[in-house]
Amino acid sequence: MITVTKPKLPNLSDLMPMLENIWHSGIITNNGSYCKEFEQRLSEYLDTPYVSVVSNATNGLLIALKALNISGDVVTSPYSFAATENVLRWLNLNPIMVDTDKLGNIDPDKIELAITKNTTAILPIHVYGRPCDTEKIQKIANKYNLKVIYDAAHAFGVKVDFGDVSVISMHATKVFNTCEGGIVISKTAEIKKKIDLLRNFGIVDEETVSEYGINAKLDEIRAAIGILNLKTIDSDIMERKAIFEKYRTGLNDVPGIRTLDNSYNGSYFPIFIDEKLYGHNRDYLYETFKSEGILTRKYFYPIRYKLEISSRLSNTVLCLPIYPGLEDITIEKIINLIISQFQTYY
Ligand code: T4K
Repeated sequence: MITVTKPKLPNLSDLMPMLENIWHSGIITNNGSYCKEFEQRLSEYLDTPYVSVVSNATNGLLIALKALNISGDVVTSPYSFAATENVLRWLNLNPIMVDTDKLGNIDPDKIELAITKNTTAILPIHVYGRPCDTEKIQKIANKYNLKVIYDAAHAFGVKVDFGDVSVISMHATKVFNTCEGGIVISKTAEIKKKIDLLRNFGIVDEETVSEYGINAKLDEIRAAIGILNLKTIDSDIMERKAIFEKYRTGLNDVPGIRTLDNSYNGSYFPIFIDEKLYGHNRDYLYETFKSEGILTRKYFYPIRYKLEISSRLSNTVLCLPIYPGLEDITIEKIINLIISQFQTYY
């Protein structure tokens, strides 16, 4: 069975001594030494000073919105994983949905029209690791005095402006993983301080709880996995980008198949299928792959809001397998299958 992704795991022989250290120290969570080291290394790798690791990106988004005191309306877009809207709902915030551009990111030209007197923030998503137009978004935020929180779940390693806060996912299915995990990047030391308090119940010391925080901590074992995975991340991303290019070259001339024009961090390889030109729809191709033992994914389908462009993307998208170690023979089989289905129709 070929799946849409496969988690990168470090060599067990490298992990074992770190696990032994954790076992001997007895400190397995609550901001232990691997967690601190991991944050430091991420800060260097991502070239940004205020980094906090958390249990997952969903919790990261929750505490980011809390840390920035977001209330009322939040402008965002519907083409995303359920987590993006869910965090707003959990905090009783009101999502104002704006349609996307033709590859799934919020259309910055539609944001201003959606702003109300209750709007306090914009929550854009770097879909498939493709950066939003951060410059335009920041200009709008400045004009209306709004905070910008990026759902950067897919965007590990992508050079981009981080807004007030950016939240990256380190879930097993992501470019860079710690099994479960998230990274919160804060614009200032003050925001980071609040994020760090909120991820640990708001506890300042043994006798002081200053915020209504939650538990969003990353444990030592996952921090150790992160430290090791960070050592190979550059070559992992290179390998993903190479796979991306093989797909793109192979599918370039297939009528009705549209791809991204840049691999960014190689996190996903979505194709958008124009049924009229290709001859079959997305679900047909999904089932055809499945019958061949290839499990593609419809990221992002379904979506709850019926806006024109994002709905069209959602109904036509299929993400193909992409991960380090995916063999050429499999890539060729996937490409040939897409081509042959076109030929069977015409
Ligand atoms: N914002 C956005 C834009 C997001 O895409 C996400 C998460 C979030 C926020 C929230 O981030 P986290 O809170 O999760 O850190 C997956 C992931 O669970 C989810 O993290 C991700 N987005 C979403 C796009 O994809 P599923 O339901 O598709 O996962 P699942 O378990 O079906 O896995 C897909 C394939 O990956 C499987 O067929 C096999 C392979 N796999 C998966 C896992 C978990 C493995 O080989 N090993 C594994 O351990 O949601």
